[in-house]
Amino acid sequence: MERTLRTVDPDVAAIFDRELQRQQQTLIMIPSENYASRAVMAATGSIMTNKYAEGYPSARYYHGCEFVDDVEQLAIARAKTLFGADHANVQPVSGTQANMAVYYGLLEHGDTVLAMALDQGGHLSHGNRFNFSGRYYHFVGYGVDRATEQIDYDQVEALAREHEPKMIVVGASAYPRTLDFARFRAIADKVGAYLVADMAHIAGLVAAGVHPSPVPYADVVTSTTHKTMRGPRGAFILCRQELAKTIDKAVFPGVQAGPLMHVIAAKAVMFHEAMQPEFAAYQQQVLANAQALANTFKVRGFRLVSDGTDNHLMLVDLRPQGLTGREGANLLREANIIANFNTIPFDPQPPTLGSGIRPGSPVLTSRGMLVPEMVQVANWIADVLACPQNLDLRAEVRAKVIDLCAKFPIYDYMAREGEFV
Ligand code: DSN
Repeated sequence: MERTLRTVDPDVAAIFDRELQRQQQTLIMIPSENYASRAVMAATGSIMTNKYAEGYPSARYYHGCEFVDDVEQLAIARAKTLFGADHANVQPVSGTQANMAVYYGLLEHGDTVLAMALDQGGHLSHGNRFNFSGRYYHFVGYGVDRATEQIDYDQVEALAREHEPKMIVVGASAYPRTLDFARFRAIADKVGAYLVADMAHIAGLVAAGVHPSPVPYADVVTSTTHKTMRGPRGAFILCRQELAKTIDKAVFPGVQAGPLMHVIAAKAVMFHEAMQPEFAAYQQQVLANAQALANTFKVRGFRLVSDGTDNHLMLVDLRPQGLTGREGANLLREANIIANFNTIPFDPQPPTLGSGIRPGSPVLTSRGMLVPEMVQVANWIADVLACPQNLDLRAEVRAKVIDLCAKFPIYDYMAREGEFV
């Protein structure tokens, strides 16, 4: 009998079947997820998983690395070309690990860093007190203006002058507006700080030229690979040539040992895909679809943080509806719409509840959905959230969602042929 996953381990295969069905039959609105291509998944599940390769191409601590060297060099070259960067490190296994390496390389224990506070839209690894970053470095948080709900650049500058940070981090997990990297550079220069851009959420938009690039402004840029980049789960770092050795040493041996060569191979595939014209067209559609979602929410009377979006996500404040974010996301889940609850700036609720949801367009756009589908989906969301008591309505929407999903199949040929397992 052929030794496939299904024959070797039917229990795991059956779980995969259920996950494929979940991904097929739900509308995934989480802005940090996506569908990786079959080529990316093939690389992730490849023979490259078998090789230990501590070190860097041509400077490894193991023999037998000639072909993993080739694939890592290809990934590095493509990353540099795609983003116009001097240097790329493609080994970080996650965005947080990439940030950890940058802090480890450029800071001393206790140094001051200015970054967007988590409760204003930042990320856990930007100094949250429960994260290593908040424990080992002295992070000062900046945020958004109460009225505009957009980054208060004057506050950033005032905080920089007051605290004289060694590093300023620009980047967010829940910020729907364009980031002004030039302004951050100017502020960093005034206080002699490194500027680090974490573009994890927007990297695909940056690669396609539909969001300004941080590369000309930042000393170091970190990113994940699985959000708008649509690659495998992982991360990479870009930096100026003069910091290349410091960053490489900080990744290995600083904070990581053996790199995941199969994931690095998949990152090479992802960078290649991101250089194709279809990728730019996809990112343009991500933006158009986000606009359509946001506009429909507004027509239906929802309040959006900062009154809209410039990128792939938006924050919908559910306080006027009398719901917490968690309650809203729970109602939507019953209708097969998967959204994540999120705090909004100055949120009275703790992060475990949040006052908002954070819908995004990347996943639905990867399915081929366009503006008319976004208008439909936003209207379904509005209907469900307007009637929390109406179980029947949620069942009706759920049936319509499953219908819509059937018209935009994911990995359909694989599902037919059982290729996943
Ligand atoms: N969990 C990611 C997000 O959803 O934005 C950030 O790490």
